[in-house]
Amino acid sequence: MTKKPLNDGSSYPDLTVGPIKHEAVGLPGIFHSMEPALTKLGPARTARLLTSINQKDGFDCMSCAWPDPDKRKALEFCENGAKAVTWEATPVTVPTGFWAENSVTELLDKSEYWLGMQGRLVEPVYKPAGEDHYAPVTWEKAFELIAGKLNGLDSPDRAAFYTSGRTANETAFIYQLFVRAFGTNNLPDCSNMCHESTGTALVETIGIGKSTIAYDDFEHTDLIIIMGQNPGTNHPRMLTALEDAKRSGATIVAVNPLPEPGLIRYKNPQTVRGLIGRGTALADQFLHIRSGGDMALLQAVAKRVLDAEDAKPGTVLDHQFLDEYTLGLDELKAHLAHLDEADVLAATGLASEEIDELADRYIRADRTIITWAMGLTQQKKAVETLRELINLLLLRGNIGRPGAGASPIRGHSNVQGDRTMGIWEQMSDTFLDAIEHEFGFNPPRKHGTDALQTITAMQRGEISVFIALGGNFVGAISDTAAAEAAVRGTELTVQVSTKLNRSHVVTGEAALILPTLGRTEVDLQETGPQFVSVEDSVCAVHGSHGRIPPVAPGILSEVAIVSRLAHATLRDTIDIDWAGFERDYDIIREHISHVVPGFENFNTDVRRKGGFVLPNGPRDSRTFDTATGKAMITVNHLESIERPEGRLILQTMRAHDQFNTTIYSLNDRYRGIKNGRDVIFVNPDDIAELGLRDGQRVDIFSEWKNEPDRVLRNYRVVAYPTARGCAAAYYPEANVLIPLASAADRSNTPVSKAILVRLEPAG
Ligand SMILES: Nc1nc2c(c(=O)[nH]1)N[C@H]1C(S)=C(S)[C@@H](COP(=O)(O)OP(=O)(O)OC[C@H]3O[C@@H](n4cnc5c(=O)[nH]c(N)nc54)[C@H](O)[C@@H]3O)O[C@H]1N2
Ligand SMILES: Nc1nc2c(c(=O)[nH]1)N[C@H]1C(S)=C(S)[C@@H](COP(=O)(O)OP(=O)(O)OC[C@H]3O[C@@H](n4cnc5c(=O)[nH]c(N)nc54)[C@H](O)[C@@H]3O)O[C@H]1N2
Ligand SMILES: [Mo]
Repeated sequence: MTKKPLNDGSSYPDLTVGPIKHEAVGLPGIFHSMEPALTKLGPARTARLLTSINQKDGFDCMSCAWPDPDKRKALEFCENGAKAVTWEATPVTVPTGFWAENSVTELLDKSEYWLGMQGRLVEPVYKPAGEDHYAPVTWEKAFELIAGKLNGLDSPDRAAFYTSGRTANETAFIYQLFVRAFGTNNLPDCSNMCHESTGTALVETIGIGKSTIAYDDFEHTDLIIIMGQNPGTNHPRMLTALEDAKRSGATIVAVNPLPEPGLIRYKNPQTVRGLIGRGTALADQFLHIRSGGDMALLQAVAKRVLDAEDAKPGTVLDHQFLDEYTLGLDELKAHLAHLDEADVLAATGLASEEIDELADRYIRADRTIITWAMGLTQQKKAVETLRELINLLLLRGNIGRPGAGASPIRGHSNVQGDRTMGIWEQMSDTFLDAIEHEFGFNPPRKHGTDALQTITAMQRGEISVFIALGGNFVGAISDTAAAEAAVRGTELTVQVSTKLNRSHVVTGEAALILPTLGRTEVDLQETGPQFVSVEDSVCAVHGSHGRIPPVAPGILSEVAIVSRLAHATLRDTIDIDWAGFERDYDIIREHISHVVPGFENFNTDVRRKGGFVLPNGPRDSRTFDTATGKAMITVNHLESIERPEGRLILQTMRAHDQFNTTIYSLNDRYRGIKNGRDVIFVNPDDIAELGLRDGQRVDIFSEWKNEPDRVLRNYRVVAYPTARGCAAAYYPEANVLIPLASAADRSNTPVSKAILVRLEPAG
């Protein structure tokens, strides 16, 4: 195996670049999904695992937040779900001797791939200040150490508590409860780097930061527009829904700087036709847009819709809906009257006819769904772009009726549920009042730090203890060098994790790793086996029951870890029965049912097969919980990305064989990449214009204001049909190039999809 240190600039010796695939999944997909399981787990454990994924009595697959259909297939998972599940369920464990053999300094040279391959973490370990090794420690001692540190801080705001989106509802709820009882709202989470822009835009326009569709809506729609999303890799089960939608007559439009295989053609591994045939052609129209051009595209389509209405009054807009439920139409009309088509074409790189065609499809479709993911949210103008997306839907009443709606496709399997449970640095007073009422203490009201603010607060020396419930914070956040230096400046870092990653080796002065059970595993407590719950992209909540025995004895569940940490820290200062939470998760659900709207009968509802769907004003009754009580049509100033001569706009994205910072293999099958990740995809015309050649090695310099350039060295140029001027490289390696200050307006999400770069031949 190649051991590639993160960002060390050395190349993968075995890297090969082959042809691009023009279709997703099919026969190779199912084989690829079975192979890791079969080789590592043995057939019995594999069968148990794979037949429980996403079943009504099984566990929720942690690979994405794609919803489950009401009628489950025998195998309700995808290739990448199988990878995620087998990655966690591996019987390989990190041996006790590992810690004495490997110093933290030595581990800094290992890649994310290597770290993850060491197996499951099985015992708590502690690295005291001044030492270069972790060593095993008892759970009691671990909690005592953390509690001592937290209680010694001069203000609770000197600690930050990160959450990654795999955390289940029950854990998330007691975690935020602990953090607020301790006295801070410093609850940064992965959502700050992910769909935060969606939340910001949707809450102010439609009153809820969530999808307005249900799973069935895909069957009843006429048009699906997929923007800034690569479902073939990141939400493979969505392809089945798209295929079904097509079969019911829907049209699909994809908007992306890359012609992603899953967007173009799909072979469903669950059907015989999919296994042997050519599969289904998915996209009816592909818009090869320039990075960040989406706002201009959405405005241009909206303008065409308004013009069509002017030409034939009463036939295009949904006047009844607009009059009754929205505000702001006249302002939008006045604003778009001045939209300059030349600006639109420059920003999008598209031809007017292509935009006409999309507008025409939109006007002809009675019901439209727009889905989106990171291509829209991780942009400087993400919030404005999403406000435009909502404008377009509102014009034709495409919210709150069957087959229509706004559909952000979530990332982590429970990232949406974590927010519902209060993991947010700026929860509303209504939520905080409910906490106060239920638990009898007054939670802090001052907003806490989000992910980027946590790093900058560390830089200023204002945060000295960092605790993470899952995830890989330094691996996931921007500006790796700056982030790592910031974390190193803290006094204590604590990671609750299943497997090793970069965040375990870039530590504060002292550090702890607390191993935890994964979602696949049986969680046995005093009152019997426990289950947890999650909320998917379409607001459906259901139970997740671990089905395989824990990988080793002595690993605590996340609920147990949070309960014990809370008790060790708070003792009896607040009257909360933390130990009761660990004994019986129903007690946690009972509290949630008193605090979080929609969960009133949580313990009963979650036991129903298939779970329950949370209330959603826009979807259920066209109720918009905004400041005005109406859905807000907004005016947004068009701004597109300036690209100075000789520069490219670089996006950072996922390969097919990774889950965020977890690298399953060094391949990106659909894009033709094997045995390596140090590639930059560039349009052949740009390669020529820059005086480079395909296959050449280059250094990538990112330019940001007056700051010194950030650099990623010795990357191989791969000629690829990305939009002109738009390059692509893999996250997390390319995070070194993203300046900390480069964040989306208002949502403060790192601009991971638009980095201004210059390429120079490698020295
Ligand atoms: N197997 C697997 N599944 C996953 C994950 C994983 O890493 N692996 N991660 C999970 C998580 S946390 C998330 S958030 C989701 C991420 O799911 P995606 O958002 O699909 O992930 P990315 O790889 O970031 O892909 C972004 C897509 O947006 C396109 N894009 C980039 N810039 C622009 C732009 O300016 N305009 C438009 N229209 N498109 C653009 C890119 O070409 C790419 O197709 O997936 C989740 N599911
Ligand atoms: N440049 C760039 N940066 C990005 C992005 C991008 O597209 N480009 N995407 C952003 C997005 S969308 C996201 S969501 C973030 C992701 O940021 P994070 O959520 O912080 O990162 P992950 O890589 O998903 O975390 C993986 C780690 O979680 C731990 N883990 C896995 N399962 C469990 C479990 O069940 N319990 C616990 N306690 N731990 C577990 C393992 O130790 C594993 O190493 O990254 C963001 N960063
Ligand atoms: Mo995400």
